[in-house]
Amino acid sequence: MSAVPWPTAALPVRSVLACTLGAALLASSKPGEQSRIAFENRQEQSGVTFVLNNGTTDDKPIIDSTLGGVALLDYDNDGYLDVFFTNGASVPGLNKSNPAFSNRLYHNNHDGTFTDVTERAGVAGDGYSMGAAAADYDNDGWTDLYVTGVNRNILYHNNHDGTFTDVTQRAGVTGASGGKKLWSVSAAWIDYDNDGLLDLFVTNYLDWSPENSRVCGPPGKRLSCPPSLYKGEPNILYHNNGDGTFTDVSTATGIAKCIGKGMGVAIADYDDDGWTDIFVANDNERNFLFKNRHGQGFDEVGVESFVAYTDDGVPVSSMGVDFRDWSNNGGAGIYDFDNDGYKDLFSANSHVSENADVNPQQQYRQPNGLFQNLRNATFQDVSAEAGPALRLRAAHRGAAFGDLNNDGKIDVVVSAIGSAAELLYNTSTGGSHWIAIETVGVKSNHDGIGTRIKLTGESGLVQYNAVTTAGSYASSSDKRAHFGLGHDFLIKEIELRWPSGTLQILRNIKADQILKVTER
Ligand SMILES: [Ca+2]
Ligand SMILES: [Ca+2]
Ligand SMILES: [Ca+2]
Ligand SMILES: [Ca+2]
Repeated sequence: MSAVPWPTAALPVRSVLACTLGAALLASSKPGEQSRIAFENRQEQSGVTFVLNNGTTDDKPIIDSTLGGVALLDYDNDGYLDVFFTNGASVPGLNKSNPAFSNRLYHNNHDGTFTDVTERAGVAGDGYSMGAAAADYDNDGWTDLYVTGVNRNILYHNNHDGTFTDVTQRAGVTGASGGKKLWSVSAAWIDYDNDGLLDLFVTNYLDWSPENSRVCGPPGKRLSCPPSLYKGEPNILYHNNGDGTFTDVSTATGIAKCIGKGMGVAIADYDDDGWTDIFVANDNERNFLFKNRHGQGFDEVGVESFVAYTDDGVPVSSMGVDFRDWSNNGGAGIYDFDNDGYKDLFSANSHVSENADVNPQQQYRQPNGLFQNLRNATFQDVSAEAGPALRLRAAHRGAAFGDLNNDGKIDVVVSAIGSAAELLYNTSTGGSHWIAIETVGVKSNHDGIGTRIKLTGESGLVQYNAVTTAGSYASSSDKRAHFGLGHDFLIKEIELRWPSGTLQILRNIKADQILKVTER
């Protein structure tokens, strides 16, 4: 049941890829005047040498397949996205016993190269990391960073000088519940009560520890055990108190009573009532949709609400989750890669099990997938025509989306176990127009997260988007809301509904720019 139930968010591939493939209906012919989506992997010349290291052992513990979140954030406010990678640790110690396990922050030098600033920034991390979520939680104008993990979550406060301070303990966001650290995978910054302060939602996966770790498959060729061998765990919601501390409100808001195996999380106001809702993708179990009760709490309405819509408002409720594809593991993003005004889909692919190839029908290393929106509610697999970068086989994991070189085309950064991360620059043709909207909240949270944007181009094409950094798998993407505009060089109207309730309308805006909009 269910699929792509979300206007702007990208969902974890275990559930969504299957759905998307089902929905793609693989159109047989190309439409006329379709632009070509293409990506170029510029990792080699970039200086980004990060290799995701899962520290796995012969027993292939389940943690070894689920890591690898990536964050795209502009930590130094120079207008260019920088790149943060989470990384694994030694097993069974679950500590970053050598630099090969370090999380890594790379500064974007604006010329296609990056500088590793991990040590200076103080973000090498601790424990077996999983994911990352970036946002400015204290409204000081500087992007902060939350890192999730199996045995350690970390909140980094941005010190405005290229360094961060670990404030996890003082802030009270350790990821522990009832004295036990839960295995966190993804996190999302969301102002669920619209008080202008970003709160923090953390997905927790399952009850694994080095002591209760199970083994599956034949000796020497162990496979990743199915999640059904472990008990699920509740998610956590932290309320931001505005003084640098947070309060765990998981029980008070009804979040804690839903036990699943949380992996990805996406936020959106799916029923358009002005209160942001939360979608959690559970592994091999039904997903959760937490409907926001006007900031007072949440009702889990997943079952009754799975009337799925694509980005463009096209109902796709007939699509079913097909667990054939549960073994695919990686991030996914729904973005308009060719700027034609219709959102496409990118999926980071791999099998979960390193030894999957014992079955000749399975492959551990897989190429990523790219599906072009044919503007008629179908998608076409265009991976084969998108350049050599889309044919590269690897154990792909996290994927984050954003415009690395500010050329108006959404780029993708993908981590991969045992091989160099990929910096996929978007080289799509077609010459279409675009706009990226950077919201600056005043009454609302400074990032403007949760702002709903309706854009009407001069041709009359209406599009919707919302400001968020959450989505994909364990990853954090460009907070700027991106719109492809096709042939429209002029935007008739941009309507912003801020989380504070402010309605703001801009008219006659030129395309092809990054537009900063301050709440007023
Ligand atoms: Ca930067
Ligand atoms: Ca901040
Ligand atoms: Ca709040
Ligand atoms: Ca770009």
